[in-house]
Amino acid sequence: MSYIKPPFRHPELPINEVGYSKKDYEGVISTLCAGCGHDSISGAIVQACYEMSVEPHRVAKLSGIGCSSKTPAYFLNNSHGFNSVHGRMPSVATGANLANRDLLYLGVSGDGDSASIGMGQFVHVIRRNLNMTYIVMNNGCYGLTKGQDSATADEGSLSKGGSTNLFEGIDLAGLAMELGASFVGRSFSGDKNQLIPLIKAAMSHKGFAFLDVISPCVTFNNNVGSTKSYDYVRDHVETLAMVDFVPKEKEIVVNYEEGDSKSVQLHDGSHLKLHKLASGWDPTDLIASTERLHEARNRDEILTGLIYIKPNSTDLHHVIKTIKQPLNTLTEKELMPGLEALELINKDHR
Ligand SMILES: Cc1ncc(C[n+]2csc(CCOP(=O)(O)OP(=O)(O)O)c2C)c(N)n1
Ligand code: SF4
Ligand SMILES: [Mg+2]
Repeated sequence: MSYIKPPFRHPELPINEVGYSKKDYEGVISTLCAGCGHDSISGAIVQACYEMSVEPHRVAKLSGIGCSSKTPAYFLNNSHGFNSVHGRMPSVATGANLANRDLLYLGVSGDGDSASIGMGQFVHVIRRNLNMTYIVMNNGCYGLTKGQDSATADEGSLSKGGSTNLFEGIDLAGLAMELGASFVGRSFSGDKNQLIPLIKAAMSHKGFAFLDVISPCVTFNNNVGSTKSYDYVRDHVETLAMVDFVPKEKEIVVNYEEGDSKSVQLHDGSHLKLHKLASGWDPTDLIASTERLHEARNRDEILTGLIYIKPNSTDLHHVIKTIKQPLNTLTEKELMPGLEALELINKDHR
């Protein structure tokens, strides 16, 4: 059931460069549990899209099944949306993106949706470098089906019922880097200052941008002994760098010490400014980033921030050389070029 928000809008609500207020980026009223981290991530998506002046009709939001996958109902009401089958969001995103590269694709998934039933789809959408932002709302459990341990639950983590998880958790950020993702970040649902610029940067990145966002499930996995609870995450976060997103229109002012910070240019000309980098780490160096991730894991710390970025990355369209035009705008003449053209194509395959 959806609860529609009243359409009333204060006439003096601030509007962004494309004439929309923040309200235009919201969705229906959330039916998730009060305090669920997923709602904070939805709020960060709304804020990021409003601040970036994204035109809502240019966004396609996609999801699988789970509490996390319900969230596209709670943001970007005026955008395109497709709530797919459990674990199958990547193939729907791939089809949609190949048919129309002009939209911004925003996929939302859960740790169960991506790391268990959808793992096969998850790994292939990464290796194909589909141009999309892929957010996993990671609570270490299957929230929707009453809190069973998921594949990202850490070994030794205690469930609400008191049982210990016996298996090593899958680190989705590490996996994404291993598979060639060109943008990998991690954040915490309760840290909007870090999460909002990361979402903006991910949406401005060309290629597959992955964000693993730790998002506590207050109902089934917020107990003492859980490594995905609010208290545990707050006590174990290690921030790689403070992140600022600078849209392409604004001048870049260098106001920080050399060596302490870095500015990374994104595909659309925007910049990501990283302040006070952790020592020995460069987000454009895959090996250094992988090392940092492993070091933090050994110390039971949760590394957050932009972990890895490959500047100047391309995407699937570039690799398989598709046409630029959205398929639904092709004319009958272009779709049926006639026998002569067919002969030429066939000749190529003989
Ligand atoms: C094919 C299929 N198998 C199993 C289910 C049952 N099911 C629904 S949601 C879910 C797991 C959700 O966990 P996650 O993706 O982590 O989302 P969360 O609810 O934690 O946000 C499962 C197993 C289903 N809906 N469809
Ligand atoms: S069950 Fe957990 S994940 Fe689902 S809405 Fe409630 S707090 Fe959020
Ligand atoms: Mg989950």
